[in-house]
Amino acid sequence: MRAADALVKALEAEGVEHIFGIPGGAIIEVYDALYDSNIEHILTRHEQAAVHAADGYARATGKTGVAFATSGPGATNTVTGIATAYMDSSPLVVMTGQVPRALIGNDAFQEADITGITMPVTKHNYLVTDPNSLLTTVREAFHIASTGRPGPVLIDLPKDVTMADIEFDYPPKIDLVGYKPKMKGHPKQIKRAAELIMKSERPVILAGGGVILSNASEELVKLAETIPAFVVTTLMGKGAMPETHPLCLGFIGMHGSKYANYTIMEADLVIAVGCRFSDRTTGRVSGFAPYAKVVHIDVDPAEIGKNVRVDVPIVGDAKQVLAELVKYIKYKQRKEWENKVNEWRKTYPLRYKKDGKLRPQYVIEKVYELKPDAIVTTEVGQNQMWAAQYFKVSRPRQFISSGGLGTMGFGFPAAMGAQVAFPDKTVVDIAGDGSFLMNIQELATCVDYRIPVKVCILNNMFLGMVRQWQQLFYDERYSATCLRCKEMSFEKIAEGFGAVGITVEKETEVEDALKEAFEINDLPVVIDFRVERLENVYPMVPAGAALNEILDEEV
Ligand SMILES: Cc1ncc(C[n+]2csc(CCOP(=O)(O)OP(=O)(O)O)c2C)c(N)n1
Repeated sequence: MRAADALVKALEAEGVEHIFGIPGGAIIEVYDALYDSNIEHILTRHEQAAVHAADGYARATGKTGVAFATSGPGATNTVTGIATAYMDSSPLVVMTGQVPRALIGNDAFQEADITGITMPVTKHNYLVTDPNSLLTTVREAFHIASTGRPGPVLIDLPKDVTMADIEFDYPPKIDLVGYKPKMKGHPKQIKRAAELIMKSERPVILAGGGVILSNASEELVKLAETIPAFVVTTLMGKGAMPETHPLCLGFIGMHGSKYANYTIMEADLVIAVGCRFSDRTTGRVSGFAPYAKVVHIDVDPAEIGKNVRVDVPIVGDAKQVLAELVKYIKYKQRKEWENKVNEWRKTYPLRYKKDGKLRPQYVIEKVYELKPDAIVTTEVGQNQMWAAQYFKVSRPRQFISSGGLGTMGFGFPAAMGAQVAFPDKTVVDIAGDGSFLMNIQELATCVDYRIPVKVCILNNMFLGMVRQWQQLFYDERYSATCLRCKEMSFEKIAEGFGAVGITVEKETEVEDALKEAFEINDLPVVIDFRVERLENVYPMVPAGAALNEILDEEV
């Protein structure tokens, strides 16, 4: 059969139900094959958005997301999406068309060396040069993307390969020499960790996105309750434990709460699970948790000791290791520590000015109040940090954000992907005006496919987060951060696309606008919240400072 048809059959065999992408000459055979398939293809308006949508789909479901693009510019447009997924360990398979094999290297029309370009931002990538290896390649790609530490895998498909004639013989099992993720933690190391836990007086668990990826939330809660230990998370770990749980303190780092940051800084033991100690999380590394011994559990051995000195390394899958570790733990009360943390919690709550002006934090609090169960995606900047601070996540995969690469323009297409996966859930993109403009064309996709994503723009008419830095550290020299677009109407733009647009100028209008938006389930809705322009995100740990050197605002 035609290789393109075999490829689509292989995708069906992998259980793929949705693909996001844009066709072109080099991948037209595959699209032709897709015509006869039950797989739903969602035609996005930009390839970057296709990859973010597949990524949002993957993060919301735990399944591998799939995106298609043609060769050359189609392929290069995927790079930001792929790098975003790579930094956040999201399982993706991206397929790109390529010029026929005979033309590769000739600067042919729409030729780009996409395997070369994406080498540093893919977990693995392939250029299929032999039609007979196509199906094995697909099988491997799905296996690699979703196992161990997940990540994006790219398959580049020369046009003549997709046109070739092959047998459909899909390999049921895969055995890759040199790729055997270590899932079981070493028993001796697990026992050593347990001993440290039993000895510690101020243990803190730091949960990262790896907990969510390995479906280890239940095990995490059980361990925290058994020790008992307070849990702080990274941005990516939001949702690893319900943020309403009395032991959960929310996220730490540059814009984490004071109480969460103080707690990890005073710990005598940090049990880090599935986190990579990013600089946004640790603050100045040399000043991070100075009194603590560190246990680090991670499926990727390359993460251990990379940024932070580790006393007990455990390479393995979080779910397995936590389940094992808890067996060696006995409950031990640590009253003094518990009181101290709870005191911090009372003394330093997250707060903002409440003077009746329209503040971004208020908008997010209202979204949370009305739809605590919504899937929330974010763009990047102040909007992202306020969303992380004020939306209390209750389950894994509920909060979706570009943590590692910090990609403006991620949130909206990611929301689209999550909404495709869960058509009956409310999906809200918390956006900045700058970020939303970066993939605004996807309104067309959402209208076309009746994807009812709600976009809440916290519109400060600034590249807000950069402006905040300029205010605090560059003497208010607002170089290239003012988006002078008072006359611009997101409401009208939304309507121009066929979506619903709403403008909100006052605090008193917020609730009604949100209620109106949440009623609409057959069209995307854009709410333009014209918030206080100079609002800043606090608390804030300046770059290069330790986590307890915190700037705060008088409220
Ligand atoms: C693609 C991309 N370009 C530039 C940046 C640098 N950057 C980080 S935050 C930010 C401002 C974001 O502005 P906006 O989307 O309006 O959100 P706000 O901070 O105002 O909430 C910029 C430009 C980025 N993260 N991503």
